[in-house]
Amino acid sequence: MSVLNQVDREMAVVIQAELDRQKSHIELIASENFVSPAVLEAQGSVLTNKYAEGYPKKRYYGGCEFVDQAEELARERLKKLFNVQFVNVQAHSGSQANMGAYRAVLNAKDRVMGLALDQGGHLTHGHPLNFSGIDYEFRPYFVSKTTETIDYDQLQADALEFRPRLIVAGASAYPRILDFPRFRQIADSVGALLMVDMAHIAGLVAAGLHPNPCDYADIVTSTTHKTLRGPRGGIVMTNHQEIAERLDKVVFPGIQGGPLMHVIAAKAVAFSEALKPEFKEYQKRVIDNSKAFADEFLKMGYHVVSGGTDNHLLLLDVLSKTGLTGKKAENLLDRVNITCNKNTIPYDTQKPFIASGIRLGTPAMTTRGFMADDFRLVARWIDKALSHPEDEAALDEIRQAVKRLTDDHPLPY
Ligand code: DSN
Repeated sequence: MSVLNQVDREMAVVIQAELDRQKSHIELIASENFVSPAVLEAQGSVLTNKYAEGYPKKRYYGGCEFVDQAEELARERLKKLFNVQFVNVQAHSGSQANMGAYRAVLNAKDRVMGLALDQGGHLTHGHPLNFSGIDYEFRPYFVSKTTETIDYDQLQADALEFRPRLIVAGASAYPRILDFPRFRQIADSVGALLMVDMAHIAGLVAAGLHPNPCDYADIVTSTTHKTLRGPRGGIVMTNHQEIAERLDKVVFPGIQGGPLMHVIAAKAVAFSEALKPEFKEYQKRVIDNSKAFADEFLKMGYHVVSGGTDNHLLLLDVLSKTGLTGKKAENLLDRVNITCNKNTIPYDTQKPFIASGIRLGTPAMTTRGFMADDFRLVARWIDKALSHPEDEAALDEIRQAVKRLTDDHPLPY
């Protein structure tokens, strides 16, 4: 930071302000985390200077002997982490990983099924304005109105009628275990392939706390920066050699140019961290904390979507309990230094930009050492803020309490 401070004070100030924000706020965005100083160092390394189109030992540039080693480390560690045979670590993002996976197994306009975006799915699972919804013919599947969990029977019936080429399992706001054997059986029953986008749960899978989709799916994608706690980026995995060969060609030269070698090095560091026993302990705490968090809201009479959580996140219906929309709740919590995002709940009556709920995740603050009792306390503060939106004294009290708790759990940078 000191060099940057000298050569570009304006940007140094911005970065310092963001660091201060991260230190002083309770971060509950379920898709965010805090990387280790080692991951940060690798990502900020001289590998950013290198062009390396191609793959290890098959590059279009000279001088790739060390970046080859970096990519090989990333690949081998990733294979070990998820017990999978073929991997591609070059996808710049989760969206690129999904584009690569689709192109490796689909033709333009093929039929695909994915979880409805407003029920926990993802933009790249068929939103009409996203490349996925433009390039392929998607049909959404849904959660049951009563259980608020995926309605596998309806998915089966709809798949028999729609006859998709691919079924996508995976979500960005789904608090329950995904039933991969059931997805596999439904896909097989209609001759479809199965893809799992495990971006949200990859860390839990790596720790053996969620079933491993690589055991069931034809192709698996993920980001590396959520529960997996690595740098911002994407990965794709498969146990089928044929798909792997197509995938590598699709990622480069199909949809990307030079790989981000500094990010690939940071991915390798994160994978090595995820292979350690401490990572399993961390993920156990992520889930315990999430369950305690949900339990506290249930005790206070909130509707927690699906009645609780099995993973790192919960969906809280704030409108029914407090009369505030998700948007208002997000803004109000911002004012007390608690960061989260508004989120639709299943069969929401509000538009996505307003929403009835908020999504709350435990990965980031668990990295900072929060335990179940801390999350129970935060649940009480959230309720207090949402119940007293105009009470400046109450909001100030919460701000002070947030400061004390975040000061007690510093970031290592
Ligand atoms: N934007 C991510 C999330 O917040 O879940 C998904 O890509």
